[in-house]
Amino acid sequence: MLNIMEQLTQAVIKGDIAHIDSLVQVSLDLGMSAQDILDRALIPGMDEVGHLFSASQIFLPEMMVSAKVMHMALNKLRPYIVRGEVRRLGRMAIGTVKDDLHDIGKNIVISVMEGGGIEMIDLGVDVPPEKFVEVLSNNDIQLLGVSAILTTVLHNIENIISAIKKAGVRDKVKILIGGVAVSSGLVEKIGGDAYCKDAADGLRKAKEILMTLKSTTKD
Ligand code: B12
Repeated sequence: MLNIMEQLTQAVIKGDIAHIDSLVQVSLDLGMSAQDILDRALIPGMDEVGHLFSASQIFLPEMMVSAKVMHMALNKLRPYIVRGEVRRLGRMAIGTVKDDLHDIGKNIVISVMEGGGIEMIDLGVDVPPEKFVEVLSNNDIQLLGVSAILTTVLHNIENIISAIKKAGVRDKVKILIGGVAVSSGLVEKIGGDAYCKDAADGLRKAKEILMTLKSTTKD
């Protein structure tokens, strides 16, 4: 008999739309934290889906159903991650780069940041550089998040940074970059401010940056 975490992982892998909601509810009722459910059950399930897809053991339709299950689980978990924090530490806009439609990771980042007191603006997926520039020009934003999952879209992160520089607003914002296609070396090379390996790492770095900004504006 599989334990509840294993059942959740299997539900993601098998695309079990019918049972995901009740399985998440049971895990919460058993006292598991939303973070544990994500890190120990759901994300490992998505990773396995990726391996099966690479090995041609499943195909795009199955991967799409698994993604749907993941979205359903995230929707159910969101209120437990975002606990009505009233404190606003800063404001961040985030989007997935142009030509990339993956948004599960970005949506987790949004929930975790909001849970940590950072106000989030979601630019969506397949976001062109101009849209990143536009949001910076029209809002009081200290942080910009860029998500890139496909290795074929990495040049689009550079295009965002170039567009921001060209618009003369590079000094206004710190750029946090994450996603499986990204590495700390790449972020350094293209002139980003922080590489984030996951949402928790992102929140830690975002808070550090905001604290530094606060102390320098006080001086
Ligand atoms: C689900 C999925 C899909 C879904 C996406 C649904 C959705 N709404 O997101 C669908 C089915 C649509 C899809 C489509 C495709 N996919 Co896909 N997909 C995946 C899969 C299985 C999981 C991705 C995921 O959600 N992971 C879970 C999340 C939580 O992890 P994450 O995204 O890395 O995010 C975390 C961190 O990276 C970080 N993070 C991410 N961004 C940011 C940003 C900031 C600012 C911060 C702070 C942190 C941060 O925090 C997140 C949470 O901790 C991966 C395999 C994998 N293991 O990654 C393949 C994978 C990414 N896909 C792949 C491919 C090839 C495709 C397609 C090209 C397939 C095709 N033939 O059409 C298309 C491309 C469509 C497009 N133009 O984007 C390849 C990419 C290969 C490569 N090297 O580029 C992978 C790796 C599968 C594989 N092994 O081959 N896919």
